Amino acid sequence: MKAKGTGARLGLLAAVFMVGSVQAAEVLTIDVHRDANCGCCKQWISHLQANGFQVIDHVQDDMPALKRMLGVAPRLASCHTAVIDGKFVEGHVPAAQVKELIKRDELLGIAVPGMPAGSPGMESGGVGQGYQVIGLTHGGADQLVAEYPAR
Ligand SMILES: [Cu+2]
Repeated sequence: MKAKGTGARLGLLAAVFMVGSVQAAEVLTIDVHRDANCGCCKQWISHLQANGFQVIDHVQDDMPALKRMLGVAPRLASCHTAVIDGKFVEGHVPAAQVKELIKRDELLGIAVPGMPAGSPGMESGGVGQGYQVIGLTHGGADQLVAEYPAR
């Protein structure tokens, strides 16, 4: 966000005070598309909100069609599909990588394929498995963005 002129700067300052001191000046808005009956999707939304995102929740009838439209490769598919800055966020991606995606213009989107236990929104019973956050480049190649647990 580039503030130009005094009015814009004052507006930005007001926004900073409204969201509090622990969060960044910019409120990140993300659109989340999910099936009506998806419980883990709602838990992932809570994870985003706890990390400072403003979530716009969309209940969709045809998730596969939406994934195709956004360019989510079938091998990367999970339950919900979010959109931020025109890029897709597929599945239970941690908030840290969603924030990183905004700066990665070479990526069409990122994904945590499947629904690995221990990923944000999938913390059932404290049992975790390792998982990867995969970026999809505009050229269609996979790129490792992060790995959990971190090595
Ligand atoms: Cu899920």
